Amino acid sequence: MAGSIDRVSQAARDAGLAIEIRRMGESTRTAQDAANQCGCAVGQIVKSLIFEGETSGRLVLFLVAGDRQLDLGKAAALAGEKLKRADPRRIRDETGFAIGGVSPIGHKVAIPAYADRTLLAHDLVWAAAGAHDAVFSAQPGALIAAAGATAQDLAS
Ligand code: 5CA
Repeated sequence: MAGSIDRVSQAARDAGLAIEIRRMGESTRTAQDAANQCGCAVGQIVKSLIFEGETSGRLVLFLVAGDRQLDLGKAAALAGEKLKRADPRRIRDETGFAIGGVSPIGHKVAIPAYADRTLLAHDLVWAAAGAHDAVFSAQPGALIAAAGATAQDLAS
C-alpha cells in the first residue's frame, strides 16, 4: 500500500503539482467517507472512475465530483465507444490501486482521462491517494492538468 501512495507522490512531483498526502486513519473509500474525513463538501471530492471500452477494451478515467453522477452517454461520446465498468482486478493491475483508493494520478499504465468541469468551481478539491484512508488536496485546474485530463461536461 505504501508503494501505491509513493506512486501518487512521485506522479505529483513529476507533474509539478505540490500535494500533501494525508492518511486519515479512517475510511475514505467513498466520496461521502472522504468528505466526512476531510471536513469538506462532497462536491469537493474527486471520484476517479475507471471504465472500459466495450469495443476496444481500452481503459478510460473519468474524474467526477462526489455530488455528481457520470453521464454514461456523455462519457461514451467522448470515448468514441460504449463503456462498461472495468473489472476491479483489472483496475488494480493496471492502475496499481484498489477500488476506493484509485487516485487520479500515478497509474502504472497511461490512461486517457476526462474531468467533469464542475470540479473547477471549487478552490480546493480532495482526491484519493492510493489507499482506502489516504487523500490529498489540490487546486482543481492543476489536478486536472496533472492527470492529463480535459475538462468536459460529463455529469448529470
Ligand atoms: N476514496 C474515494 C473518494 S476520493 C473514492 O475512491 N471514491 S470513488 O468514487 O472514486 O471510488 C469508488 C467508486 O468505485 C464507486 O463510485 C464506483 O463507481 C466504483 N466501484 C465500486 N465498486 C466497483 C466495482 N465492483 N467495479 C468497478 N467499479 C466499482
